[in-house]
Amino acid sequence: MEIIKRNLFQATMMVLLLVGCKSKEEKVVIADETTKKPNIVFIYMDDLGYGDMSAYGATEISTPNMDALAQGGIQFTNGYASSATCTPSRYAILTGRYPWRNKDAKILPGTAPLIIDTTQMTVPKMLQGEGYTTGIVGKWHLGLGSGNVNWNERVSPGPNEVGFDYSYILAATQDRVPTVYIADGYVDGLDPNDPIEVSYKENFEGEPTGLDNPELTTMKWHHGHNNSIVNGVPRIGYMKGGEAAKWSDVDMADHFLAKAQQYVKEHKSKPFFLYYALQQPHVPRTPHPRFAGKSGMGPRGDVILEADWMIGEFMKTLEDEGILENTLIVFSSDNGPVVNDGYYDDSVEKLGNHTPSGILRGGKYSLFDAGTRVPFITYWKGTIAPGKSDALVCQIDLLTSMATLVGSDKKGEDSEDLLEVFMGKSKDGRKELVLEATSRTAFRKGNWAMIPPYKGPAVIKSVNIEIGNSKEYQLYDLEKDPSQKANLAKSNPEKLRELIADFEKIRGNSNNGIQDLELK
Ligand code: NG6
Ligand code: CA
Repeated sequence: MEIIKRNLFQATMMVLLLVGCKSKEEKVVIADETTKKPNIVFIYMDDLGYGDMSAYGATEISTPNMDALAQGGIQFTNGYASSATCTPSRYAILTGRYPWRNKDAKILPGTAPLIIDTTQMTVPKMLQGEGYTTGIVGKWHLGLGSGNVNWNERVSPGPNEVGFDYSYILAATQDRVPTVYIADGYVDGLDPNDPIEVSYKENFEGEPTGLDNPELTTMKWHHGHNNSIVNGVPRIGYMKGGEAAKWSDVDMADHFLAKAQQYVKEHKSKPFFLYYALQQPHVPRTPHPRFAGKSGMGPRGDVILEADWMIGEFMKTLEDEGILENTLIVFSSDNGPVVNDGYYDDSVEKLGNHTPSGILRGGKYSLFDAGTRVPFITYWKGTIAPGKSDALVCQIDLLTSMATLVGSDKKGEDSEDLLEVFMGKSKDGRKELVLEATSRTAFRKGNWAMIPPYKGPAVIKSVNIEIGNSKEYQLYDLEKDPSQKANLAKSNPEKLRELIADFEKIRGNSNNGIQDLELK
């Protein structure tokens, strides 16, 4: 069976090769008959902004290992997450489906049920169908179980039920309970005599909280984040028990790296898919002591350096195991940057001249471009010829594109086949894209961005980010005005009408209002 599949794959690659030889400019050969089915790795950052890497213009911080991917692969300058927050983007990258089609694809509490239907096609499921072995290491945040999870038994359905043969995850976010790792559905290191209880409604009797016991915290909360205290860090949600299973925040990055490396070593003999979802630079930023203070920019900068180092080590593992040239890496981030996301951690005070959003306007939670336009790189040593691409691409396109790569006919509902673009052989990206931020949507077509009118504050004060709300339509020409300074809605009504019409064709003309984020 494996041989048949491999032959099929090689045949597909030959077709691609022949298609690729059509024109003279297209010299890059994306595969030849000796190519084996490649391993595929998604390296997914949490809240890394468009301006957070030196390759994307950062001058105050140096990210040599991420930059090596950018310089050795295709660096996209119009690469998008589907959303300006985590859960919807993660839903979209795995399902190839716009997250606003699923009303539950919103920032989830740690007790939320799984929001991916177990019959839904996903990237790992599609790859399993092609003989791949599949794994996830890192942040999940797509819900677990089907309501009222008992954390002391196998927690299911979860990643293993939507396509991952192996899962080693943190359930939601680093700032949300339960603060434990979950291995294939089981809380790692749980002592059955010390069961875990989790609630997002009320505290458990006698348990300290960030609100009532600030003397027990080593990191102070700024907004939200004042429930249970774990390792001195006040979190979102209440948790009791499970002492032995609680993670060590400062060791989390090393812990996930070790799991990712182990996965590679154990699966290198067969084509594998690994979704390595790092937790940085999301809050709480808890760099390992060997990175603490190293950026001079406070913990946010320090954890970016830490993540960069992790990526370098991970790449070394691929090389040492002899599979670097047979592995396609897709590097990106789930949403744009935020500096203060709920803790006093010096990141604002020490930011200096660093601009996490780069030249873009807004940040996490925003319909302005910095909410969703993120670092986006495809890297495949020896196969992808390095270059920059301004093609419009979205993480949502990975499902169908990866399917084409491996010879599967599976497609995601909103996922375009941009394999040639991801391979650097074409710059013919998407024509249009619906973007989402906290249940609002906006539209990009060509170089134009349109944001419909929305009620609510223009700026979320707690995080100090302009989120794109305005009583009026907004229209920006991103080619001339990437910082979205000049609203051309009034001066170019024809373009505005065109974008509204195209947007509404996809989106309908309703929106669900703004998600209650406790953001004011
Ligand atoms: C918000 C949190 C924020 C972060 C975010 C999720 C508050 C006040 N803010 O609700 O700190 O956790 O959710 O981030 O609680 S994401 O990257 O996973 O989408
Ligand atoms: Ca995120």
